[in-house]
Amino acid sequence: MASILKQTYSQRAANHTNPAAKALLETIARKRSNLCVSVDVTKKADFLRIIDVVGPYICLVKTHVDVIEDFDYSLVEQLQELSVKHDFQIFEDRKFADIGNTVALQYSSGVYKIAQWSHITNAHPVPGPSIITGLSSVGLPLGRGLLLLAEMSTKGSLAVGSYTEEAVRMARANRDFVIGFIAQRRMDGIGLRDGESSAGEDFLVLTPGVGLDVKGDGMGQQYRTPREVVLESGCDVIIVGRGIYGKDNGANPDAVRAQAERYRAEGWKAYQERIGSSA
Ligand code: 5BU
Repeated sequence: MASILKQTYSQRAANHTNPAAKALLETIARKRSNLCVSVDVTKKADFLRIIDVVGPYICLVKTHVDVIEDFDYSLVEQLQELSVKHDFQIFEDRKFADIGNTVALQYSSGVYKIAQWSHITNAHPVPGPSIITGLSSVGLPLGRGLLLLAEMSTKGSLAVGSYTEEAVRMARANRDFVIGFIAQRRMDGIGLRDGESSAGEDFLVLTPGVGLDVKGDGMGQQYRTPREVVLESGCDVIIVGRGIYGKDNGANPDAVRAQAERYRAEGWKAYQERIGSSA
């Protein structure tokens, strides 16, 4: 069996049993896109317009649903309609970080009912394994998947060293629900104890902090190119926000479309180079 880095997304899809991981890998392969767009705008109309424009070029939409000022539940229904129309998965970047009981409530209930519509969500490992127990009690029966924040893209991040290693260990102990990481590189071999092996393990790595034109945002964000992320660091999905919808909340659909096409092409080229095939 070729190393994960050399396998195609569809070969890898066959090895996953978690429905969210499998669906994401299949979508990537079908659409020839490892691009996730992060739509961090505060108005429903902007949010939906951007997603309708970038829809054909992406595998995944990442949301911060709590920043939308005019939110009502019809937004979720419209997002779901767009996900069917354009064939993409949904990832609410909630970054849960509390005790198991609280995160289970935050995931299932409240205004947003995230587990009802988000195929993938994420959590900080800081509370320890009980955060996975809490979230999986809600998400696993619904076929959802969880990403652990093993690293962050920001300058001075504390998610390094033994913290990252413990995050990977927590994931290994919960492979039915934890489908991968938010990280800046592949986590294979990280945090292995004596006698352990990561052979056969295939965690997805989704990576924010991706930009082609600037290196940062003046607020701690650090950008790398799709090539650095996918080819040099072995990550699976590039997450791009402002690089695609710009400074004007995506007011110009042609400009947004052009950027989405550009990032899709760059991400896919880096993947093809990594696997050594143009298939
Ligand atoms: P940007 O506009 O491409 O900088 O947006 C990046 C998005 O990814 C934004 O929604 C962040 O909340 C998110 N993000 C990040 O930038 N870095 C991280 O380490 C994590 C999330 Br985790």
